[in-house]
Amino acid sequence: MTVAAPTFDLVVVANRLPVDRVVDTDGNNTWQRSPGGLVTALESVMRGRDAAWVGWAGEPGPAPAPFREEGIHLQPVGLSHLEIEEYYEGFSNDTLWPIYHDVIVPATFHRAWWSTYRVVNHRFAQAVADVAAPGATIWVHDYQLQLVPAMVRAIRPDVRIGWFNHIPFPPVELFSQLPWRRALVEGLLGADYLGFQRVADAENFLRTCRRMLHMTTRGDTVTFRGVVDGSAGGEGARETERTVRASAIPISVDFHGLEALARTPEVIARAVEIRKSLGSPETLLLGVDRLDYTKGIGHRLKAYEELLRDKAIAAPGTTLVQVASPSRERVEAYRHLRTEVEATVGRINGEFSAIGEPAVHYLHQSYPRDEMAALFLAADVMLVTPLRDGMNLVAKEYISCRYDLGGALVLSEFAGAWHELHQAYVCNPHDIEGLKHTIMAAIQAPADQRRRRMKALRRRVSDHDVQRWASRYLEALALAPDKPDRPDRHLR
Ligand code: GDG
Repeated sequence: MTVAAPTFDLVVVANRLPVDRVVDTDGNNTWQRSPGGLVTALESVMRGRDAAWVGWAGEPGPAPAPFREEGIHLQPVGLSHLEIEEYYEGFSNDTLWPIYHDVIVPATFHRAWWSTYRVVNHRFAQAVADVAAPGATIWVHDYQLQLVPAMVRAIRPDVRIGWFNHIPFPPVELFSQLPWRRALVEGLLGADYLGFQRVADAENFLRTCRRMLHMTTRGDTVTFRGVVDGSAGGEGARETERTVRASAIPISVDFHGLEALARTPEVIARAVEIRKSLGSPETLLLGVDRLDYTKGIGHRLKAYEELLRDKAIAAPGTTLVQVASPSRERVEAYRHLRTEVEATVGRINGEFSAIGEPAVHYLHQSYPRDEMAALFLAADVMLVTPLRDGMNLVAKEYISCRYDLGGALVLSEFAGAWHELHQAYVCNPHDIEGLKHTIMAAIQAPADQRRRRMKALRRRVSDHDVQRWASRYLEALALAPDKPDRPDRHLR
């Protein structure tokens, strides 16, 4: 007798499962929840529901057997070495990522990568279809899985499908460079609802539908008529007319969880200790980023170096801690970036440090959550200077940890977060003179001004935290496209 596989009313699908494999002290393999923000975000809507998460377990090879972790059914998808190279490192991170981030580095196009992207997307779609209960809600995440909505719909027309883009959606002029642009848009249009970080991202998507695919858009919806190529192999093509909603629904952080963490005596003590071990600087500047060329780390270091050269600031009275967590190290552009950043840090320290008093503390490492909270609490000025960023959670995490109303946030206008956080010290990272000016303004601002700004920033993040984001998303998905409404104008 065969036992039917379990099915679920809510299925989340993301490139990665929310767990990492760890080997315990007895040498046994176990799974540990990964620290990512998405897990925290979705926990609130998944807990207590009949929910499954489909994703890659993070290691090459066949998919491990499905298992349960903290009440959620985890359904692993296997990826071979070659698929990791072509679907993930290649097409996702070396083709789509640069195009979706203003081509800060050139994008690489390989037809073989695209073909693997389709095959892998289809595998994810099949895994979703296998675990979805009749009429289930499917929530697809991010740029790695843009074909999944149409592929799931082709197999399971009974389900409701949403997709959320964690990164920007590019202007049509850039998107058009992609040889596979039509297939990508058609893949997305298999969804009922497409969520974006900013109004401008949703508008870019709708404009692409209009200009490139000659579709009709009305408000925040697009009506799509034609043949959907529903599967990786092209089979399952069929006539369709559907209306899809695309709007802004900016992601956030677990404000109250982070605040509670920052208030623990251990984190407070660690923040004091960090400052002490840095020689008790008057001003501690902090940067925390994945080591990614979109984050503007080079521009930030250039501004800092010039401020030191101009003698506007001097180490060790002012010092910079830059955490650059290792990222995508097999992609050439990332290796190149690392070399460049490390050469710059070496040059700044060579010129402006004294023995035992480096001007830049560069940390190419990952840290536990409580250490990050202590760093946030210790820093006088947080530097968030991306050249392009979907949202930037670090900015919102910093604000959440500053229950003391201390600190100041320097924030790039090219981060999605800026559209909600207007009380930050805004900068254009390309304008080095302007960036220097903004950093100095944040350093020198009177305490009451900084407090006032921090209070307003905290109000915004507290009212729009990640739990609210997740439940709003699912509400929008449940209503779309029957009740299209106007985009949230104030998020412009
Ligand atoms: C994408 C979009 C969008 C970093 N180093 C450590 C560590 N982190 C954590 C941060 C933060 C997360 O990683 C990074 O999130 P960001 O939002 O800053 O950037 P991306 O990784 O590029 O994320 C972005 C996001 O998706 C969500 O939609 O905001 O625009 O690009 O949470 O704290 N965490 C720990 N140790 C580290 O060393 N524990």
